[in-house]
Amino acid sequence: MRYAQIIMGLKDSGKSTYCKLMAKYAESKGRKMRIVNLDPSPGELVYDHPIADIREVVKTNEAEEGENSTQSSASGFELALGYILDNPDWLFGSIGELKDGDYILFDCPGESQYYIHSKSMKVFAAMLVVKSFRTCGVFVRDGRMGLNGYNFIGSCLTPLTSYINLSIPHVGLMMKIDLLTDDDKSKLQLFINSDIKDVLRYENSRYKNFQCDGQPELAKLCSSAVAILEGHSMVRKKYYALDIKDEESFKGFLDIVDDLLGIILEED
Ligand SMILES: Nc1nc2c(ncn2[C@@H]2O[C@H](COP(=O)(O)OP(=O)(O)OP(=O)(O)O)[C@@H](O)[C@H]2O)c(=O)[nH]1
Ligand SMILES: [Mg+2]
Repeated sequence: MRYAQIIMGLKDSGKSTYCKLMAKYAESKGRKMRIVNLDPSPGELVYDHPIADIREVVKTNEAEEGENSTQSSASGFELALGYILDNPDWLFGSIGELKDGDYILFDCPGESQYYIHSKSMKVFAAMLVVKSFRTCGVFVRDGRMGLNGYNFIGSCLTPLTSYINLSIPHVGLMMKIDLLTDDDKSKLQLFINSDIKDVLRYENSRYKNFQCDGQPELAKLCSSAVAILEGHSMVRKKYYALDIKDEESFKGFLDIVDDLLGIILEED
């Protein structure tokens, strides 16, 4: 059996940094994880020596980067996935002979809209299963965006949609935790550990004594989101704040991912 994490999420959220540091942590524990770069955007890679780099075969138009970067990288994403689906030999040829225990981190571009509805991403995930990979999705977010309860609730919806689209287990990963104050770290951890209904209650109570434009509508929307999330508690409960400055934090996250991949083992 082989193992894979598909690292997805918003632009600049910390996906590539996670790949680099998780591979390094794993190595320090005698476990080998290799990285495949699926992001065709030009620029220096965060990590050294990916075993496959999509930029060797897919070029995005650098001139479009910057001013119109969303459009450019979105089409780059489809180009990258399209290339792999049409030429799986390129990917698996670059990876080399697959052996039991192989573990690969697939570092994806920062275009979350594709994870939640892209058919090619779904086919890619299924292709890994055919190659005997047990796969999970790691959905990365900047932890600083989760400090407001409404935002936190919203941020739980994207991995859920991706989970439904890709049909693989998912875990939500908050990065940039080292940039938070201790109070904000505690608050985020409280949100992660709490029942999602309590996060909504907490946020609603903050607005109880003053009027704020749009808040009642937002509260209503989040209440609907909470109802949806409660129906998929398996995804909702798997959120983790990774402090890259704390080795124990890597251990905690890897335990969760191991467990997710183990759940598939038990289901097998
Ligand atoms: N302090 C701190 N900086 C981080 C962390 N994660 C990422 N960064 C920084 O945030 C910036 C973006 O990180 P990347 O890892 O390139 O993010 P990404 O999601 O791969 O970005 P794209 O591939 O462009 O979508 C870089 O400057 C990183 O050094 C973190 O946990 N803590
Ligand atoms: Mg990246």
